[in-house]
Amino acid sequence: MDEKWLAALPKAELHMHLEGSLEPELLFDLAGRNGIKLPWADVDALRRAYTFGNLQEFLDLYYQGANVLRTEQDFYDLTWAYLQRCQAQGVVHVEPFYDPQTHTERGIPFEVALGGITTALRDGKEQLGIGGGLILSFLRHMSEDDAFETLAQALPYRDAFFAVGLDSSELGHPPSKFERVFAKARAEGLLAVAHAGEEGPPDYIWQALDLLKVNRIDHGVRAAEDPELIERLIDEQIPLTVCPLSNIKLRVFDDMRDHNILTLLEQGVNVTVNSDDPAYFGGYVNENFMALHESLGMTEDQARRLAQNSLDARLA
Ligand code: ES4
Ligand code: ZN
Repeated sequence: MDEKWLAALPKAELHMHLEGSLEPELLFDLAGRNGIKLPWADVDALRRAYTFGNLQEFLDLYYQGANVLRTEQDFYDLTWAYLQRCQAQGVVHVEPFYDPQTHTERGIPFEVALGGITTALRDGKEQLGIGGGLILSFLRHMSEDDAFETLAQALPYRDAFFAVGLDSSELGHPPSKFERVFAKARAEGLLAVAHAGEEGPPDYIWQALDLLKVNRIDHGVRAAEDPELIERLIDEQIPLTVCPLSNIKLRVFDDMRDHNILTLLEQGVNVTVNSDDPAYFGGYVNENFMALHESLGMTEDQARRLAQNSLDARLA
């Protein structure tokens, strides 16, 4: 597959965590700028730490990395660097997540992270022509009360978000835990998405649909274990934001050759390709497309359909 052809193919990215686009180089720069001592000797040592046995091992490093983000400028630089990658890869529309609690929990005011991110997204629209909107994602390992508190902090900035999401440690934290918070968010006119069926069982996908009333499922690859669920996803054309390199790095599948995204595509499920945490998982959207080509023989026609699905699944 020709990289120039792929970069010219217009696409939307619907599943990425801004904190997960913090490249080791920027992480070290920000640590220097903010006078933070890091436990890694250099960028290469940090990169070598990026091997994970499961989601939790990754999350531990991801939250540690996010600790270098302190000022509004830091959040601006993080978001701007991501948008420049998007421009280089033919990503014309982005709907990124960010986790306010990752920052408020360590004393960074809500407005600091949000201000830097929204200013960069505005500049991205004006200077790079990249459209989209921001998703406020709740950390599911934290309590329902914490999520309510985060939503209350966000509501004065209602227009900065178009949706709420749900991420972090999936097992043991089912969507049902956040049914009431999502109801409140939807009553405020926000749309909803949720990570479900990454490490969690198909039942978590049913819950995300029926209890949280999500417009899209993030990951969702374990839906393949439940034929009735697959039928529903096809009938209702509920988009799945699939993240192939993430799934391999976090051992959801042992090998890219075992990944089910093309099977789902051919069954008629509305699957899309996304990078999740590109700085940690080995690439941005186009590296994910390339991996599908190299390991699964994805054709140009399939790549075109996956890109079209991402444009069709836009919510912002
Ligand atoms: C995440 Cl890969 C993944 N899964 C769940 N929560 C997350 N937050 C950042 N990356
Ligand atoms: Zn994710």
